[in-house]
Amino acid sequence: SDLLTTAEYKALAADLDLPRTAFIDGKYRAGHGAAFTTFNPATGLPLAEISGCDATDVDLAVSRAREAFDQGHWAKRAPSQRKEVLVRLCKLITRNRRELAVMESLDSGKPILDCETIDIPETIETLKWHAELIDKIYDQMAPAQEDAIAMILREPIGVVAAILPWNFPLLMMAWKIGPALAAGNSVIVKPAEQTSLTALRLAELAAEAGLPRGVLQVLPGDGPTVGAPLGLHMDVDMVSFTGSTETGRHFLRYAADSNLKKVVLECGGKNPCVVFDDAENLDAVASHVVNAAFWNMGENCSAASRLIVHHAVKEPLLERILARLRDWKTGDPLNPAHHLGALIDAEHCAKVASYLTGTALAGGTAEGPFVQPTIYEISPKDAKAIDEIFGPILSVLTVASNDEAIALANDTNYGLAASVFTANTRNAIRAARDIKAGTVTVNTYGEGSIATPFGGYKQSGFGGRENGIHAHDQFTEIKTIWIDLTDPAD
Ligand code: TXE
Repeated sequence: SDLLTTAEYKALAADLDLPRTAFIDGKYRAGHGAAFTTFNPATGLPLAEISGCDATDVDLAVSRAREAFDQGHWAKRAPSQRKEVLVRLCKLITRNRRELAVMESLDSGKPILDCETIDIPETIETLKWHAELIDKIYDQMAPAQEDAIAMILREPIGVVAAILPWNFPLLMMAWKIGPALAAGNSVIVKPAEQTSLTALRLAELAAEAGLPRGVLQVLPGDGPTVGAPLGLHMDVDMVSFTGSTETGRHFLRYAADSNLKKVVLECGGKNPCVVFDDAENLDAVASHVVNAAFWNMGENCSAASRLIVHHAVKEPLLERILARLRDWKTGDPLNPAHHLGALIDAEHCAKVASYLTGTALAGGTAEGPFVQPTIYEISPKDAKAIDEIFGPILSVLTVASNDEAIALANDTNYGLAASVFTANTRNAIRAARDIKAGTVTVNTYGEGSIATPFGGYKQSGFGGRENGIHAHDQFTEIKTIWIDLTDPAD
């Protein structure tokens, strides 16, 4: 692999030129809001002072986004030309990938290993996939009588606000701006206040790639000061949000109280990993469970936080999970040997630590922002089995039958992702159909690929799907054009 050493990453980190202001109308400029500090979660030390935005900056950015959209230098360009610019952006990200990986790790506490091997490569893949899609999709014709033509066209929505979480800052930005920009929209990004740096740098790279000014702007600041005015703005046509279910509800209210803007929400999860009595290859199952539960410190909306296991296989599976966990080291995010880095901030650490109660099968301890991967055996009524903890804590629930496992898997307000492990095809398909979740994987764990739609049932999501061609639906309106062909002479 071409990973660097810890010392080399630290040298890069010391040399980084960090962005410190908003990116509006094609350039960095200071916002009118209060300055705020972005911290390194691993050390607790300040990384940069960022000039925050407020409602004045939101108004300015929205008017620039609207102007850019109406002028059509982006929205009305040939799809193949939009593709070219976005592919150029991918090349620039590739060229600057180390800098972005280190910046992401410093600002979010994510392990550099993940930033280098997952976040940055998948950011590039996502942008490229949507760029490559846009000049290959066709509009439709509806059935109509001989004397009419009925066209069904997709058009960009207009001005889109993308509200981002802190757990995958760059990748979630790509999930939103990839399809939104490819379709021709103008996008205003509000990064999470904990992690503004890579979003700002990406906007700068997009401008360098040739994206016209006003088409991609980034407004750092917190939820009430920047997120709310975007959600309530009369000239924002759509909000695409990833974050907590509670904040998601705010955006539905903002839309109701303003212009009925379209709202797509990707919210939390309490995702089950179901292991039937006929699951094969428990070594592989253990490896998937550990990865699903502890990847990104469990700060992952699709993390498997509930292992629902048939009692017949529980003991041998737990034994293998505990053995696997020994390879998962927690510590300095810039050390590429570490699989778990630091949790995002003190408030979140306190929340996660409040669940470290009872006798743990593994872990159970926190040292500052570093929480060991932790496993508890609990009953379904325990808060650990109900709440989205968003930390490296896996709850094990034992069941006596496969039906009981499915019932328990569905016993949650969430429905984002799930997995089933079984050697029996019929059981696998039945379970996959019966589990109420947007993605169900069989004999593996994951979110599918960039080509497969991702989003939640129940309180995990609202209004659409990310990824795949379905993301294109999210960022476009459908227009019918009906053309009458009757001859006036008839
Ligand atoms: O998320 P918020 P927080 C879950 C996870 C976590 C919890 C809290 O369980 O522990 O949410 O995290 C903006 N008006 N997820 O508080 O608040 C905010 O600035 C407008 C799941 O960090 O939902 C940020 O940009 N905007 C998740 C974004 O909303 C507001 C990822 C998300 O922040 C706002 C993150 C307001 N009133 C957390 N309040 C996932 N689905 O992956 C906040 N924001």
